[in-house]
Amino acid sequence: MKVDVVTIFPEYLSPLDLSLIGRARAAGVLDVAVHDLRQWTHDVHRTVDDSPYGGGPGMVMRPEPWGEALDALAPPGPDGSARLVVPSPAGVPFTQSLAHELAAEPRLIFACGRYEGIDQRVLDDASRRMPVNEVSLGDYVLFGGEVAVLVILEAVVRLLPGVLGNADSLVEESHAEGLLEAPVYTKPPTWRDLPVPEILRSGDHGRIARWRRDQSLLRTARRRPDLLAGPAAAALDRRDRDVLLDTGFQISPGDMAE
Ligand code: JD8
Repeated sequence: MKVDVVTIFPEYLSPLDLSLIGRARAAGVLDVAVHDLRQWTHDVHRTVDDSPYGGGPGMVMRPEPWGEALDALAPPGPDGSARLVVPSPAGVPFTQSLAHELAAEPRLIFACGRYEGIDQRVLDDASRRMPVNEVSLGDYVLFGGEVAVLVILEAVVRLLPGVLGNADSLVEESHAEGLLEAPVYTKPPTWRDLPVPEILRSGDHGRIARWRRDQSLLRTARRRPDLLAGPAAAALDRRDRDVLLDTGFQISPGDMAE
């Protein structure tokens, strides 16, 4: 996968040199280039922002440097394999399924906005020649798109073949199945008078799997009941529903599988 990141704070992306993403780059699984937007400015002050049309607080990122940057990184024409990803509080929620979608792409370009955001015409112009995803990490406000790109890239890169040691762990993990993780434990068997649940030391893998599923169901019902509505509910078997009903969690009839 080829990744380009455009930002006015390139040093914000230095964590991409570390750990598993750094190793994936060294192994050639991933090719990441970080670009300073100001290289596509031409005035002595290397200006990237200007006052908003219609008034209002703050400044807006100028279209011209972005236009030149995207022309350079994704020249109009046959190649067209790139997908533009723009973090924004006004974007669609970033999810594990979108992470899988992006992980299937040969080429991603990330545009990191700052100030009040990027002039909308930059995205409108780019969408004339490449798919554009405006995505949000969640309902809270950041200073800019850089940290969102770090989050999105981590979620995407760990799905690439050859990045995670045992790809099996991808199967069982949270959100892969739409349920939250069960609690995890390691040695010592008792810590500060807190014991590890006996069942986990029983060696009875059938009962352990059931215990973990029940914990996932109960946690999900308590913390993310939204995840148990709609299609996820249809994936629940009779035993699952009994576990939830015992806790008083109501599964709406409409969500019940036939
Ligand atoms: C990109 C500029 C700051 C946002 C005025 C504060 C994502 N989940 C998320 N929250 N915030 C962002 C995000 C914030 C950004 C930019 C993403 C570019 N800002 C702006 C509008 C209000 N300031 C985000 N993904």
